[in-house]
Amino acid sequence: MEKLNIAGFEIYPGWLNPEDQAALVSDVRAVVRAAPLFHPVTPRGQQMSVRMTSAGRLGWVTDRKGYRYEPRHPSGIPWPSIPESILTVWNALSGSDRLPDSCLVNFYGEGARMGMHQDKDEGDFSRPVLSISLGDEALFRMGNETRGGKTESVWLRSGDVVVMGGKARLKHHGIDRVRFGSSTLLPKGGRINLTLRVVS
Ligand code: MD3
Ligand code: FE
Repeated sequence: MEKLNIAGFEIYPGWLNPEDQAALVSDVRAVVRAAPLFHPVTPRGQQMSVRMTSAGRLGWVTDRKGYRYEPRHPSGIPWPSIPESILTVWNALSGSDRLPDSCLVNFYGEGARMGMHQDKDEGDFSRPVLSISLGDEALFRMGNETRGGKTESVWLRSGDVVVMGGKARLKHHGIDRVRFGSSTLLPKGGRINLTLRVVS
């Protein structure tokens, strides 16, 4: 299987075949039924264009009180457990001896994007983060540990998996745009990104 290393980001294009992708979507739908997607609001009061939910012991939330991991969905229920099909990808590619505490589910509808940011709310940056792309293609931008400077971009397609460890773990990154309707995996279009993390 092909493996690209771009700026320390390990990219596995097409790691998941179409059957595996469809099975993951079905498992993500069950997660979303139990813990509905919500529009997060940043501490500055801006609604994010991406909708989110989580699975696992801890889920990532943001609201006027700040960014943090919480053991419950905003509705008060505990997050559903991480589907086995998703843990299988983690076990194959993360190189980690620990299972993830958190699976963040990001849903990108038409026009959704994610600004450049770092992921720094986890306890141990020596542990990798793993991302799974499903559905429409997205332009992923990779930057540096400090803000600004040169960046590199790559289109992530359905079934691609990215592992961020080592030098890449604290680099800025974001999603500039999604080619809405470019994949047939989700009948109504859109992109799902699953991000697996060891949090604490
Ligand atoms: C690099 N998500 O949820 S996945 C995020 O496609 C996030 O939804 C994007 O950035 C998305 O925080 C990009 C790729 C990714 C995920 C986590 C990282 C890159 C990362 C953590 C550290 C460094
Ligand atoms: Fe991120």
